[in-house]
Amino acid sequence: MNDKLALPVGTTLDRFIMRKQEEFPFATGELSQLLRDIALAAKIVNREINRAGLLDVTGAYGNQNIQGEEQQKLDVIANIRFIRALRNGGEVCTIISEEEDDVIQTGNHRGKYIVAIDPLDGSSNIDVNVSIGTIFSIYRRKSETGSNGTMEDCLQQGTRQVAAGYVIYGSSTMLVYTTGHGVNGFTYEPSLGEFFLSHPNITTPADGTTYSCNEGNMNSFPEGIQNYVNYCKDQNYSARYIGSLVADFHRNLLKGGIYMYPPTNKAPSGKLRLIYECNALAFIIEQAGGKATTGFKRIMDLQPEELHQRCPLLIGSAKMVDKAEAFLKEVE
Ligand code: AHM
Ligand code: MG
Repeated sequence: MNDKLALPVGTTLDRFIMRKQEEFPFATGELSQLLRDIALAAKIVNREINRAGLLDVTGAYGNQNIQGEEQQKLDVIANIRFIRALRNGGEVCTIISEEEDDVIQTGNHRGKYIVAIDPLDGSSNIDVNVSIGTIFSIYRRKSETGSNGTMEDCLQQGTRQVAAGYVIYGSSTMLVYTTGHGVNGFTYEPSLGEFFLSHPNITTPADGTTYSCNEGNMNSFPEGIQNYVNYCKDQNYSARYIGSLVADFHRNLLKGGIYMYPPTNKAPSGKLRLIYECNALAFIIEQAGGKATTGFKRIMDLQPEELHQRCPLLIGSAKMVDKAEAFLKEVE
């Protein structure tokens, strides 16, 4: 699973991507270029986020996204930046974004790739200076090149991702990604404008003692999840919930833990989106040795039926996810 060639900590992201490409003699370099395009957009968005406290760019923009949530101005900016970078790069025929109702055709008919993106997740945290993130998945198109990508290209199972990653804009900014050969994390050095390899071959602990969920919804969680949360308390596990998926996920990935967004009365299918949020993180956690399920099914096996579909998510250390699933089965 892990990389053939270990590159030293401190390797720049560009060099890392280039060296990885050399391990695949038939690679055309398009995926590498696409990853670089995403990294460039991430740097631009990072700059906007860092300025957000200074300039008047925070706060509600006054319109709502397709899920009826208020769109923050920085969400809009991040959406524009990523779409622009992906369109200009030329490798992507179609983009689907959590912030857009419909698919975005880039006009790059020769582009082999589809990108699904949540440009700025955890947007309610923007105004309060808490970590937020970008989440992305890359798929190879199924249709022939030479025309726009199709809906079938966009509605692919998570198992078909060729790469996925996230950017966390936190106390430092990091980009973490996988191409299916392990997970690597890069920390951004703003004065040099470069991402450097800081977390090579990330593996997540098989077990953990941290659980993350919005316990305010406890009364409307399925009985099995309520029982599991009570089990976590009986074990004196730590509760940690930022309400910013990327930040909660990142902590649990490195330290061990489980993140849960089960069905609730308000969100009967869970809140998170299969295509923009769950699949990418599921690919990463599996590559790091963890698990991601709905409580009953592997996330990456789900067949998306529509772009903005939601699904329940249990994700993190394998033993914790197994345990939560066992509690769900017990009351089935
Ligand atoms: P968003 O995509 O609108 O930002 O919503 C997703 C966020 C996640 O980052 C976070 O884990 C979750 O919503 C928090 O939801 P809640 O406030 O219901 O606990
Ligand atoms: Mg989101």
